[in-house]
Amino acid sequence: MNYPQIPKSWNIESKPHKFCPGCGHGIALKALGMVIDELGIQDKTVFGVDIGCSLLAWDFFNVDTIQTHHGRTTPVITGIKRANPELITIAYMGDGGGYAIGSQHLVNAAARNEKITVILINNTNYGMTGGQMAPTTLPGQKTETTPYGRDVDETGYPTLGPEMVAAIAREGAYVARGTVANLRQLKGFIKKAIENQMAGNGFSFVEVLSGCPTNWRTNAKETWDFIENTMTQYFKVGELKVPGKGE
Ligand SMILES: Cc1ncc(C[n+]2csc(CCOP(=O)(O)OP(=O)(O)O)c2C)c(N)n1
Ligand code: SF4
Repeated sequence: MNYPQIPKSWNIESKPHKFCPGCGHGIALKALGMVIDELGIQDKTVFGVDIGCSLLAWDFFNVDTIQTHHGRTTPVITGIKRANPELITIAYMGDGGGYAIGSQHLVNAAARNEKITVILINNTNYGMTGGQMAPTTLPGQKTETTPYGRDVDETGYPTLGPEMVAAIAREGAYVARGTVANLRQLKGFIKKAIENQMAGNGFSFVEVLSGCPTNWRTNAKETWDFIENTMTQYFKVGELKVPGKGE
């Protein structure tokens, strides 16, 4: 059968995928698949998935894929890149993995300007473990562990990941925040991030605003409304650091 809309780099045998209906992970991975096809890098890409719902992508692509411990995808992918700089190495994780348990790795990889690409799914909660508060949970947002809404006096403000990375990353780094609500733009950001790695410029990082309807307990309309109108008030979509521009 011919699947014209499906990226060539996707593993057809693992479809339909394992994410919940309406989850944003599949859209982000579609953007990544399209970029792998366009750049013709399928045979030299290594894809690393974290613990969290990102692990459900362990067989998503026909590319070499490695599953790491929670929060450790960045250092594992860094090691692979250092061992073989010819490879295109992509670390894929959630906001819990990247901004909580793995934040030290993210910060230090950015500071060292590791020539890897990190794609981080921001769905404002710990999806796989049942919807606990994440570093990205919005002020007042209800989760399993903040039943009365996130209290910033007690837990601080949500992590602004791309802003943090852009502030510490060296020249040559590429940093952006996209959204599953704009596939074309997201694909463009991911392409620039991977091209930045291929050019040997340095670290590249794309945060993706995404939906978790299962734990948000939202229908399709409410899910998209939360991503497009609520999350974007706090998390501004766009490029934050582009090599050669304003450095
Ligand atoms: C070292 C370690 N600590 C905690 C856990 C439990 N755990 C599994 S997934 C997860 C959170 C995942 O949330 P996130 O990274 O935001 O990804 P999502 O599932 O939302 O995509 C946690 C805390 C674990 N597996 N290993
Ligand atoms: S729990 Fe949330 S993030 Fe995980 S697959 Fe389901 S909708 Fe997606």
